[in-house]
Amino acid sequence: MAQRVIIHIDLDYFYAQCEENANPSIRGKPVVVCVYSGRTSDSGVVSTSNYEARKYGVKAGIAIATAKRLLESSDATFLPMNRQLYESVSGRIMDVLRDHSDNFERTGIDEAYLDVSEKSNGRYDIAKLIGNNLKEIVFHQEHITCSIGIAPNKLLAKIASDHRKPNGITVVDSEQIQSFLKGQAVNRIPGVGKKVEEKLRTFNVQTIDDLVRLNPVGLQESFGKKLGTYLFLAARGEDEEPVQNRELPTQMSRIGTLKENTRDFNFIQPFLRELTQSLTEKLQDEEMICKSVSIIAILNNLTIHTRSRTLESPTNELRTIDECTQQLMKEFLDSTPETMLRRIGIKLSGLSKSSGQTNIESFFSTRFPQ
Ligand code: TTP
Ligand code: CA
Repeated sequence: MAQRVIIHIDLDYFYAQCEENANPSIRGKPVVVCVYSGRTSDSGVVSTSNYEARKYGVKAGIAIATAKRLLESSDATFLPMNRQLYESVSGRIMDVLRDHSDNFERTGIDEAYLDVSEKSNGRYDIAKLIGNNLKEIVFHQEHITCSIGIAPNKLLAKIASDHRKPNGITVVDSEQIQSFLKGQAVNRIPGVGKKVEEKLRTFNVQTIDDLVRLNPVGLQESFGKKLGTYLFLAARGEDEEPVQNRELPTQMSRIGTLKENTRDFNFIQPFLRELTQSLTEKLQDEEMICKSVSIIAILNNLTIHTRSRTLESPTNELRTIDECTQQLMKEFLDSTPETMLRRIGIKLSGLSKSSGQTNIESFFSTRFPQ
């Protein structure tokens, strides 16, 4: 079989770069995109920052107050997240990337895998031209830079896209795998976070070549069968996972039958709450957020009615969704005095992925479901 050619694309400092484009006067200075918790004017965490801010040590996950301290002497801009903006830029870029691949898999708001084995005829020199062409198109159309990795599988392509950031392109063909991995830290392997890294350190493993020295049985004993096998293969740059065209769902719903026909809200409420809870858990498991919430009422004459509401901002928070379904149900009952309900349901729509961070975790958990 001809060797596969996989491209991984990761958009650079994505939210902050979108903000720079929306307001070019902030470009060239530190930009910090914040998730304000609302408690005090500074409470919350940094979602991401541009590379100017990173020079001061400001990065995703640190407290906004800390970022302000680090950037005290600079003319930094602090902005709240504008998810709608990032979603629309991302959507347009993903459409371009999808168009230029044999097979396409979006794995986050700012990252995707493209299988270009056929398009490149299995040739890495052609794949590099495709990669550079994609960079040009994305920049020309959206003014967004990205980093690209090209390799025989998804694992290596992802490690490669992270190799030269920002605005880099790294090609690793099958002959270059060993030399590429040599000396790289184990945490370059997707899914190797702090915990695994610390545990590996107890075995004197810090780099990927150190990891190659561990035997598969010992790895499985220490990390469990799945993770142990993954680490063993990853250290050798092996990965067979196909690039999957899995379009994300845009809505999800759940319907149940009431114990008896009723229009008594006190009777309906706990059942509605249960439905809301289980569907919200599913939404959270998929690491998605929803824009709109609907209730569905199926009456004793089997007619179906829905009531919907668009949330102020997309969420997967149980409290917000629960309040919304309760409210919609009350309004429905108030506006239809004669009806008796037989079945009720809820629908969450306008779904999107919750963040780049969680997608890396989901990438990992799809390999190692708990
Ligand atoms: P990343 O790709 O991890 O980061 P980035 O695009 O900002 O920077 P880089 O140039 O290093 O790729 O995440 C993509 C987006 O996801 C990011 O712009 C903001 C969001 N995000 C969060 O909201 N919280 C987080 O903790 C992380 C890591 C990302
Ligand atoms: Ca990114």
